[in-house]
Amino acid sequence: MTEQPQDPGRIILWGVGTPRTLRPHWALAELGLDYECQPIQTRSSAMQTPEFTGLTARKKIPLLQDGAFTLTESAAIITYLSDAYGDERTALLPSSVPARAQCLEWCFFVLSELDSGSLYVIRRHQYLPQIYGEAPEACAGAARYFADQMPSVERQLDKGHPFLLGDRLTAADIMLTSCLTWAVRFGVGIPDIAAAYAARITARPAYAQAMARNTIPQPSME
Ligand SMILES: N[C@@H](CCC(=O)N[C@@H](CS)C(=O)NCC(=O)O)C(=O)O
Repeated sequence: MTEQPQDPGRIILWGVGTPRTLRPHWALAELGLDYECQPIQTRSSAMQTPEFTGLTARKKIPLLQDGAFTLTESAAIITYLSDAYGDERTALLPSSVPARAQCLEWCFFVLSELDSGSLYVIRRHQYLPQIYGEAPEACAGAARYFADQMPSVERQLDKGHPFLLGDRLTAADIMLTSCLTWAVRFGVGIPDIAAAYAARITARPAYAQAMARNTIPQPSME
């Protein structure tokens, strides 16, 4: 990062309603930042407006605007927010080079193996068959693949730290917890030690704040 954000009052987060959108809402809450939310939902007409597509040709949420700076990809957004606004007390990534690399290793592992390689396969082929086609075998294989990844999570949690990487919350906790709770919602089992960890991490006030902001707005009854 070469440029520093110019106007911290102008953080806008696009997207609500999914485990991916939860992650930056959660990071913003942990960092104690004020922001505006554009509560657009995946596969809604709001994703197709010129206002949104002008910001990203990927047409994906979450998307962060910080003044003139625009960023997609949940893990990149969390990293950016921590680098730009975290201090010694609130930063979500460690400052030492090896510890930061380890944190990013977990973020990339979660994003590629647990999210895209497992849970999103189930999301697509079990819950969105009208778009992506039904594929029960692929979904069963994805659930098995998720289970196959769990020993590495168990081994890390078995070290007995309160958080995944030690004694404070990092981006890796946000990424991992979002996938553990997502797996449980899909009926994909998680190890007991991971369930206890997720229960501990989701008890944080910032998680509750993020869940509230990540909620899909209900139409007014008036
Ligand atoms: N790897 C991306 C995934 C983003 C993503 O696929 N978001 C979904 C919602 S959870 C989306 O915008 N889907 C719209 C579409 O595929 O049309 C991240 O973690 O931010």
